[in-house]
Amino acid sequence: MLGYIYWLQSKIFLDMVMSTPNSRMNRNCNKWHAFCEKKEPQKTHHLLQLVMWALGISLICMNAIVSAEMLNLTITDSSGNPVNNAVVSAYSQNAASQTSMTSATTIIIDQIDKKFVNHVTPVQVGTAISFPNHDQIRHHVYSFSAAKTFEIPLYKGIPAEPIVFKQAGLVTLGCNIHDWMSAYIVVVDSPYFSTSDQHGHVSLTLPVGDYELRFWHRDADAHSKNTTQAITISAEQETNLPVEINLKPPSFSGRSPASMFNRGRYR
Ligand SMILES: [Cu+2]
Repeated sequence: MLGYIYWLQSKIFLDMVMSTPNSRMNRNCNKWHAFCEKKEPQKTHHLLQLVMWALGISLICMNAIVSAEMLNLTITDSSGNPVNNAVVSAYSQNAASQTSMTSATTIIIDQIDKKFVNHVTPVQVGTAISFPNHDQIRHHVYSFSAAKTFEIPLYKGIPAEPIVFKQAGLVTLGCNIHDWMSAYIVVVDSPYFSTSDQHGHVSLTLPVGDYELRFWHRDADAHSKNTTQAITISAEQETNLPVEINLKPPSFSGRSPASMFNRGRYR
């Protein structure tokens, strides 16, 4: 399919080059007799050239779409153990292929059984997030982070308005009532991002080009936090890449310490 598109593009390009008044088009004048009879060959040539340019541009756009390739990452810690909940984002280094840098989507971070679901949520700049409380008790969600400071005072059910995250950076969530509740929103300025699964696997579909990969994990140490790595995505080639992140000892899990505190005091 890709080969055919390349061939078609080359052919159209050659047609454009050759389509001077004295070349192919004029030699085909018999075929375009109706136009020739009107004695407007120049206009006809210009029109056809325009159509061919439009076709060429369309095919180049199609080419860009079909040239997206898969990047498969396997993230491990320094002991070789898979790293879950690592956020990977890819930033195009080719100015021409920069895409829209905002998102108009709304996503949900639930509160269930006195914990945030999910614990780590990557979103693109401009994303709105709703924080429904599905517990039978009230929560008071807040963030003091520079990337987004907000609070939703004591509430049950679904807040009236979602919160829009307009600035890239890390947003740490908490609950003013239940100190152990924590979660992270990683706001990225790129449409290409995802989170690693329990096997440390994460895949991104990226248009062909050069990228800077950025990694974030809650427990990453100072040397690997916000680690970056350059990578080139080539046409018709799946890329597999191992990534190692150094982790500190696990910190707060964001889960309710039910066995210690579930005695009715933290309501
Ligand atoms: Cu709470």
